[in-house]
Amino acid sequence: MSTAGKVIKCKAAVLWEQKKPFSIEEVEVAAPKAYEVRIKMVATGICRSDDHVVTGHLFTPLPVILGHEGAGIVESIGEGVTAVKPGDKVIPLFIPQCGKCTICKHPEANLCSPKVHPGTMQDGTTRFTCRGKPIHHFASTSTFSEYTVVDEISIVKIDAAAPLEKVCLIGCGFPTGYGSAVKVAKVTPGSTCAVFGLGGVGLSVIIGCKAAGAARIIGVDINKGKFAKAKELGATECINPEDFQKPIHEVLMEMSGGGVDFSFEVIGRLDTMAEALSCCHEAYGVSVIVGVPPVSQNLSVDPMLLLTGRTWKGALFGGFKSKDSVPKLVADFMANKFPLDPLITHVLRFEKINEGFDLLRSGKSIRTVLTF
Ligand code: COD
Ligand code: ZN
Repeated sequence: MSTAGKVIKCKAAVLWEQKKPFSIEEVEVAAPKAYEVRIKMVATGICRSDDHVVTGHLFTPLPVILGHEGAGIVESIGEGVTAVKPGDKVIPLFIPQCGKCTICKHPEANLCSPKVHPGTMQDGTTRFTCRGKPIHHFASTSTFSEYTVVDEISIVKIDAAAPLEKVCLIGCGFPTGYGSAVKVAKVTPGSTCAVFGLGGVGLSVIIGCKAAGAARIIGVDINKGKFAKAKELGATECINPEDFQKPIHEVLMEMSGGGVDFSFEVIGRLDTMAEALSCCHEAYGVSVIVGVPPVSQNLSVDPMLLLTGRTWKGALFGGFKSKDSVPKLVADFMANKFPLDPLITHVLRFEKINEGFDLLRSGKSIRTVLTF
């Protein structure tokens, strides 16, 4: 029996309060309104940004259904929707692409800027109810639910043959790192790259550097346990700053004969952002900030580093325009242009979401994928 047009009762992980575990609840998911789409989720990754909401580092209204790295199948569509139809495999987009704003029209920019309504749909209301209370949406996605509703600008159709329990990573973590190498830095064949931070996003940067033909990829991390996987994915050398007496940018400059062509900060610390800029070669080195820094903190650097020809950049979602790029990335994955399996260390049933967050917090996982 079709569920289109009806309220669906299903399970979702609700965060009622900061610093508390998720509670698996029965929620009501209203039918999609005009230009909205209801999705049956199949898989969702757990990203550090979700945990940042739990800890209070990232603000979004509570109670909320988090999750922004998912993949699923369209259950029903609201009036006027043309981008997708019921049965399509889709990925929700935490950065939308409306196609109409100044940023979408810019050939290089990706931070689409329709009016932001934190915690709701574009029309300012929510589609989730639990125990009689409205529950907020998160990042236009809310993938920690068996069913979710998203705006048409925040969803894209992907290949019908794509394995959703893998390509869900193309909703956030993988493109964030991969695009930083291939799109933001534009790594060149034969170049030398330094990647600071070898978590899931740093490893995705390494995959991008390798795909772009870098000759040397130097991984930098204070946890030696991260080196084996980094090398498996393309790092040619790995170093631990704690093994050296001098600043790590000096070590990298010596290793590379004057400085690297491209560096990436994938930790989210101000000191490593400065080190990553300093280890670039004068006259042409490019440094990209990928890690999210602590809120409201400033960084002081010597402007001579820039005056002498280094470039300093940063981007969200690897600089990719979401609707244009996500289906292409899925196609590239299907054509074996890059792997995702090494990034997925754990697969758990959705109900075990709190275990998945424990794995993230203890540093035991790279990516945990929850399946519904
Ligand atoms: N020097 C060297 N390595 C260090 C240091 C240090 N001082 N401190 C920590 N590290 C290492 C850790 O040992 C760890 O291996 C790595 O840095 C960080 O890895 P993770 O696993 O904590 O983080 P990731 O790879 O999941 O990525 C997290 C980012 C740091 C990139 C984080 O800011 C993030 O998730 N960014 C996403 C960016 C984005 O676009 N967000 C928007 C939507 S989610
Ligand atoms: Zn994320």
